[in-house]
Amino acid sequence: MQKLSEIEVGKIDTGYRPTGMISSFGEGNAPIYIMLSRLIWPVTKGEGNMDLTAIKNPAFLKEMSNEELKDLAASIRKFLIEKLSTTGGHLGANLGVVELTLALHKAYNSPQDKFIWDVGHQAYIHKILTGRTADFDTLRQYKGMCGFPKRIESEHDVWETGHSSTSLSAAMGMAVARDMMNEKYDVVPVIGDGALTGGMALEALNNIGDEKKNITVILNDNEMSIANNVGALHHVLGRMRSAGKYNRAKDEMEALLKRIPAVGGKLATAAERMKDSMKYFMVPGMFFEELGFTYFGPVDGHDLRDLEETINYAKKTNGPKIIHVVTQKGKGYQPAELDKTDNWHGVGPYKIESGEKITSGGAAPAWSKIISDAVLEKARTDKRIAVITPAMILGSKLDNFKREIPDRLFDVGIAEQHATTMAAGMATQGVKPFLAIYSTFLQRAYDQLLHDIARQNLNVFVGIDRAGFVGADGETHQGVFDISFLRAMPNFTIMMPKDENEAQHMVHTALSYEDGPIALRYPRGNGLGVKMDEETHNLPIGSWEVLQEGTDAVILTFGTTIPLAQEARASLAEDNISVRVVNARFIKPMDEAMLHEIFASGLPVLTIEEAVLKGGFGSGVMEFAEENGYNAASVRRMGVPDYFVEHGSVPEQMAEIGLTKEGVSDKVRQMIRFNEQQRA
Ligand SMILES: Cc1ncc(C[n+]2csc(CCOP(=O)(O)OP(=O)(O)O)c2C)c(N)n1
Repeated sequence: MQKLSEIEVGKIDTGYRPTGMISSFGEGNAPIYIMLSRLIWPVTKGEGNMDLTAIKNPAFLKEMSNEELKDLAASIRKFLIEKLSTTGGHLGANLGVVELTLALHKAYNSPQDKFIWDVGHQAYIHKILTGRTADFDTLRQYKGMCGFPKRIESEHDVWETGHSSTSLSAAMGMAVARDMMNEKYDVVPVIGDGALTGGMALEALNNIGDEKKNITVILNDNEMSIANNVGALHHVLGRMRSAGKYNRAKDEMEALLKRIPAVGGKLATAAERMKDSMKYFMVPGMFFEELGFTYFGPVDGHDLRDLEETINYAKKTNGPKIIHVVTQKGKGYQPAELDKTDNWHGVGPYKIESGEKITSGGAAPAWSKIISDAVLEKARTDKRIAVITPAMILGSKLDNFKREIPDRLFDVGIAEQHATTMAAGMATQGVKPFLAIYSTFLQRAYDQLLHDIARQNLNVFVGIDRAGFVGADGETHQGVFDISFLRAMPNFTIMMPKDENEAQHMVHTALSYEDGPIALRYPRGNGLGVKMDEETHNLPIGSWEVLQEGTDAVILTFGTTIPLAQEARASLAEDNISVRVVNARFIKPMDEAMLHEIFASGLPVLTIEEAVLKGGFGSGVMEFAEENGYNAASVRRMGVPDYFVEHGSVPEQMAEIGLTKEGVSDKVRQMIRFNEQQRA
């Protein structure tokens, strides 16, 4: 790994030169030196070189001067930029909260006081300050440090996250528990402006403000969700930001307004109204004030002194309060500061000097792009097609759609429940919604899928992105539950393609299907690079495809695990074991004609799925056997057992649960032996 200290700053070519600034500095190396040192990282001798591995807990912060804290902030930025350039991780959000995290840990006493990091992707500095610097070598790697807060990692991680907008509800729960048990500590949720758009956060604000619980909400407003934030609330925050700082002046303001002389009758009412509107105009946080919170801010989230002063002032106020902190995502690393897309939200390895990504991805397009392009292609001619995304335009590769047909693309913010019911509403009026949601976030919308879409049997096309293992994001993000929860819902059709060509036919099928909801699962990562048919067509609903014939056993599988089954088949063939491999592309409904034929043959049946076994596809096959009087004991299932699989690479996660060529081959051998014993 290249060390920042080894780089001669005067010679750095960042590849990013804001021309306006350079010209204002004139020519030569020295001016560029100044610009880089200010924008990228402090390079002045003695700055940014603290040994972070020496930190065991945050107590030392109490004694630090402002200058020392600045040096520490610089050291942390330098460390993160260096370290993440090899491990990858959530760079942008963390660079934005360096000073904020220092100020919080200085002002409060963790773990007695409880920090709750919403989403949790921005907790790296918290991890450094709580003694985990050395573990960054294994960040998000198999058996290494988790990329999110993790209770078993540290007593300072009091709440685990990954999904957004849970922090305020958790804070309310802790505050209630604290008060019930007559304990004294502060509860401090840190929530981003993106996460604040999530329904849960708004439900919690509503409740906390009413219950008047002593909770200090830190609103980390960087104007970005993964990319630019959206929504009316975003505009409300924008007005607060531009209104200027407002801390303790509110009481003075009210006193001032009260001094406006009283007048009688209608004039008095008009004067009252005027006072109110003046108050709204002059008090930036009135939105939160009206909800029962005391508002502080907006505070410059990179000004340690301002942060410290405001937090200490807020600590003196009882009841619910909100400190509005304005930060910059990617602060201190110019490529990240300048890029307003999702590029620096979650990163893989990159070159520090240029910000250029070191990609290892395949040449084929990403699955999300394959699907969104296929939907766009259909939407060009079918004006009834519209797309809904809960804050994932870039992740779901819907940017092309947005560019080409912006009036039929709806980004609703981090609001999966709303997105799902909105799709249902559109479908009632003849629109064909494509609802693109990551499998893991679709969990949020269980009831909306069931109550609003499935029950009303509405023609909604659900694109289930990141289906299967997701790798480094780990257990909070695995897309392994959707089959089990969707399969239980009447009316739902569920499909998963074996390759991108089949995927485009599935998109065609879904958008021409008019018999109820239909879901298409597709994994994280890239397609296989197969040849695409010129024309797309309907696939018969519930039809499977025999990929390879065999006479000793049958493997039923779909999507990502088809190549695995085929590899196992090839290795078994070396021992003269002949296996039939079936592409069970419709998970629901299943190909019943083929299942009758398979069970009637008496061959052992192995199901493989990159999804939980409980209630999964294999369970469906066993249910079929049981319901039709076949021997369910001839079925064996491979998939995700009954525990949460942690972070690592996808191959490591697959290996952990036995989904390897050897694992599958062994299972088939065992099954054949068992079947022969049964017959004997
Ligand atoms: C329920 C849910 N939906 C979507 C996501 C994906 N996601 C992760 S971070 C993020 C943006 C969060 O924005 P914000 O809270 O402002 O934090 P920032 O990254 O800007 O610091 C989103 C949409 C998620 N984690 N959880």
